Amino acid sequence: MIRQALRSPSTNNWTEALVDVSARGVLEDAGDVELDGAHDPRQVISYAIAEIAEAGGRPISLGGDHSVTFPILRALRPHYPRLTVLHVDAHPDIYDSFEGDPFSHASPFARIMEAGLCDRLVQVGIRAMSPPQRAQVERFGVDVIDMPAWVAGRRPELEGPVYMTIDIDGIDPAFAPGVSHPEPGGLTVREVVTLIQSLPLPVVGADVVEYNPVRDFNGLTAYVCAKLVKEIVGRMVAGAVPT
Ligand SMILES: [Mn+2]
Repeated sequence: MIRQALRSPSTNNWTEALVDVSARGVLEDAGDVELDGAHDPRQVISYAIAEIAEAGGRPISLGGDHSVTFPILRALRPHYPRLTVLHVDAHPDIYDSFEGDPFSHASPFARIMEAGLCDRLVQVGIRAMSPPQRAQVERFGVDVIDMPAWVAGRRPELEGPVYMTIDIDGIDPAFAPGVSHPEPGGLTVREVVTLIQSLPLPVVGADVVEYNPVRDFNGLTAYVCAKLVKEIVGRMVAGAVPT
């Protein structure tokens, strides 16, 4: 659905900064990571990402739930001894374990911080904190810009290299209803686009996760995901191509 939206004739191939994402070598589709029947799906994801990184590519992964971010960063980290992660989400996803699963969609950032897969984690859009997650945030020194802080005007101050992980439920369900855990009171699409356009360089990878087509209306959320992917690509190549 997101791929279809990216190629949809209802829009064009240009980012807002006039980067042509259809130009040769800008955005290539590496295909699906086949997880059916995999003995260790996380290892399969890590291998797929490592292959792209070793070839000099900068992967943009489409979810899938948020559990994919841990194996992705495990594969990218050796390539980036300095790495900041910017995380957009309604939820901090930092439970030590969720429903008995330490690798669940609600725990990736606990595993990422334990394994030292980034130097700094900044979370934006958070509006479903809980006391156990608050304790984890303090334990790991995560910088959380929750929605009240965002509305008060706080913005992330980041240094590259940066990896951006976007749970689409970080955006308000009014704009992105196709998610499994809708949480009202969130970011606008425009705010997230602005965040992408102001990312420090280099942007070394990204993921857009938790899109749920069953909950979507008329592909609206798929178009939001595609727009974000397009702008991420535009930011990744900023300065690298003439505009
Ligand atoms: Mn979420």
